[in-house]
Amino acid sequence: MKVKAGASVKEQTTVQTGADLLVHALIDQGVDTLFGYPGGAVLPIYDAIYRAKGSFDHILPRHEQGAIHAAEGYARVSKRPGVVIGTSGPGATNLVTGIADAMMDSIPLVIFTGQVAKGVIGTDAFQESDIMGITTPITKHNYQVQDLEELPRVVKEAFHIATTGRPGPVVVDIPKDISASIHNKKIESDFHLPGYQPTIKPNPLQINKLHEALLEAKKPVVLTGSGIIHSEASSELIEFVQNYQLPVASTLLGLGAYPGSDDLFLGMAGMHGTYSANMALYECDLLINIGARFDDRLTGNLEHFAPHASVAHIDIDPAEIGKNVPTAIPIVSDAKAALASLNEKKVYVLDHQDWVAKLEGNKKEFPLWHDQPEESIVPQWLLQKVYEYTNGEAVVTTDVGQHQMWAAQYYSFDRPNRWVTSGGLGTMGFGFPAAIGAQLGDMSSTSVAIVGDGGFQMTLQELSVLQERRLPVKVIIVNNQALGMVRQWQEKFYEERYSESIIDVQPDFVKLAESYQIAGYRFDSQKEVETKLPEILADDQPALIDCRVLQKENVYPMIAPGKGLHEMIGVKR
Ligand SMILES: Cc1ncc(C[n+]2csc(CCOP(=O)(O)OP(=O)(O)O)c2C)c(N)n1
Ligand SMILES: [Mg+2]
Repeated sequence: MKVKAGASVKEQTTVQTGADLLVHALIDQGVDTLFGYPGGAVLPIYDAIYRAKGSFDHILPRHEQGAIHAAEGYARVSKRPGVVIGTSGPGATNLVTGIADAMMDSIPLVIFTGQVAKGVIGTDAFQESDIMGITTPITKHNYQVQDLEELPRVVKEAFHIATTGRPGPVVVDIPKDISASIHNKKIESDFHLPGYQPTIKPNPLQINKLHEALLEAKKPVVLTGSGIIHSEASSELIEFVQNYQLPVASTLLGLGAYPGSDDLFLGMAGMHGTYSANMALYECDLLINIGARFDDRLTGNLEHFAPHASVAHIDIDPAEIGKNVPTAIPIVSDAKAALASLNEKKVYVLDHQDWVAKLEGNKKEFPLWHDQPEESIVPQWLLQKVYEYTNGEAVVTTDVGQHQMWAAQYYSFDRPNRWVTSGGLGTMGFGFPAAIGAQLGDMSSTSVAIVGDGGFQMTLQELSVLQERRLPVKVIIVNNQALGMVRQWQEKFYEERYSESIIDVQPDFVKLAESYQIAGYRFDSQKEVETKLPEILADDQPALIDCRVLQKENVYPMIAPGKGLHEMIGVKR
């Protein structure tokens, strides 16, 4: 349903059902885009959406997983919560992967699921599933509405909880009898959540401690996580880093928080991080983690993680501090508020010039590298070209696998909210629908989905949305005819036993695109990339590009499982 803004719900509404109450509540929240799929238990909600024509845009994916990843992409780019609707039973369970994904990466989503009528809950009614039980461990909070009168308050609370503190997904399960019931009185929506009061401002004593530690440090380093992006703290971060001339390493999800092209930026750290970023974390004496959660793909073997450092950790979620890494200076705070407090302190010149010079030297001496045969498309080179042709300005989304790591390594982000990837859960099939949502979240930029030939086949049905909406999303399949990351691990750690990781039977992706009335291209050579890709990327129409790349390429550097940050393989001078 494509609708124009403007018409008022009140004018069009004759019956007032629980579903109308929900729709009013969404309008009150300023929701402009819904990602959803109808079904029996949400028919009253879809009827209310029909009555509210003109109030929001409803995107109909072709699978609920597409809806929720699109909502994630929308939320990451627009900074507004993604709103999802699914029916009970299979509709709700199809959302589960996306809910878990959003939970791991702290993406604010509000997900409305239909439920069977209250009177039959627990009877194995048609399309009944216990979505409360299923989503309890993968949501920030979940509700099952028990009474019509609760609905407006619950919706308000759900948006509040999803978007404040550490963001995350909130599920609101609505039994069909509640959304269908008629009401005619004014219902209160005020809420009071005394048990939920996230700590936003840092303790000034802890800020003093960090400031003092900084002045004594000889080898300080800043680790930037996505908490900086969520709290929109990039300008405070840049001021802090520049004041003290601090080297910066980033997590996968933190890319873009600090400008990737700045000299002080060492690159992504972790399993496929740069030599200079990883060695900075290994050798530092003060590690300032801002909004990262010390995930195992970042730290490698904890025994060798920052072994000489005193650790300061700024995080809005107290549960993250000290969870994986002993922390000398815990600071529970919003990243923006903590950085603003630090920036109020007197700035001193640190005694760390040798350290900064060494790290910048590492960056030059041990850069990312790849082979460059004459004709064939090398995936790393392809990503560099995509960066070049888009001037580093595209919104880049990815699937999970080798192409994701190459995108993280070779597409440099100078601003936040341009990089949308599935970090914590590592969800194949995320990249393409996320690009659709990201495009809708920022129509002024082009979204480029960098996807694997494996992952794309998990959610390619969403080509229908591109067909319908003509969104200028570009899908670049980094086609190595393999589950490349699996193949790489089998090559390195399973003596080249390629068990079920080579995909030599594939659809004709060009014809597939064309069957959705989308321009399809297949590139086999560097020349084709160079002559055709710039134009395709600049066009305002959707396109799918099947890039045949070398199958045997691996992602380097790499920290093998169980190894420490200093034990990278595939480092070259
Ligand atoms: C839903 C899901 N299933 C399985 C995996 C395990 N896995 C991680 S990477 C990968 C290979 C991905 O292949 P492809 O999409 O072609 O990307 P490539 O690594 O080749 O770039 C697999 C199977 C996963 N991350 N997600
Ligand atoms: Mg592949």
